[in-house]
Amino acid sequence: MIQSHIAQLLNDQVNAEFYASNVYLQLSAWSECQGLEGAAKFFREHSMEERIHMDKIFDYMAECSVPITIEQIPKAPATFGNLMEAIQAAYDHELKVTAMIKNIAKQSFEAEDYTTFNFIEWFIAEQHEEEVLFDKIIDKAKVLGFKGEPGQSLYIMDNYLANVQH
Ligand code: OFO
Repeated sequence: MIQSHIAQLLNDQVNAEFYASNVYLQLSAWSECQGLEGAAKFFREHSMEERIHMDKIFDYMAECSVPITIEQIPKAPATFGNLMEAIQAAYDHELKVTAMIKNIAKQSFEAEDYTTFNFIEWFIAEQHEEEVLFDKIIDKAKVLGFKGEPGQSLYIMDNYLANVQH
C-alpha cells in the first residue's frame, strides 16, 4: 500500500515527465526551424525517452493500484537565442528533474516504502546518465570555443548532436 504523500509525488512525476517530453519536443521543433537537423534529431529522440520515463512511472502506479491524474501540462519554452541557450535550458531542466527524483527517493525511504525506493533507484541512475550526457555536450562546445554563434562550430556541434550516444 503506497502512502498518499508518496502517491502524490509519483503522480507529480508522471506529469513532470510528460512536460519533459514536451520540452524536448519543442526544442526539436525550434531546432528544425533553425536548420539544425542534428539537434532536432537529438532532442526528438530525447523527447521519446521522456515519454518512456512517464510510462514507467505510470505502469508502477497502475501495478500498485494508485490512482493517476494526468494534469494540464504547461507550455514548454519555445524560443531560444541560439543552440547553446537551448542546450543550457535542457540541462537546467534535467537538474530540476534530478531534484524531484531525489526527493521521491528521500521521502519513500523515510516512509519505509522500500518498494518505491527500489523502483525510483533506476531513475536516479538515469538522471546521473543524463547529467553526464549534457556535461559532455557542454564540454564539447568548450573545446570548439562554441558559444552559439553561426558558422563552422555550429555546423560541427549540430553534427555532433546528431550522433551523440544517449
Ligand atoms: Fe530527462 O529524464 Fe526523465 O525527466
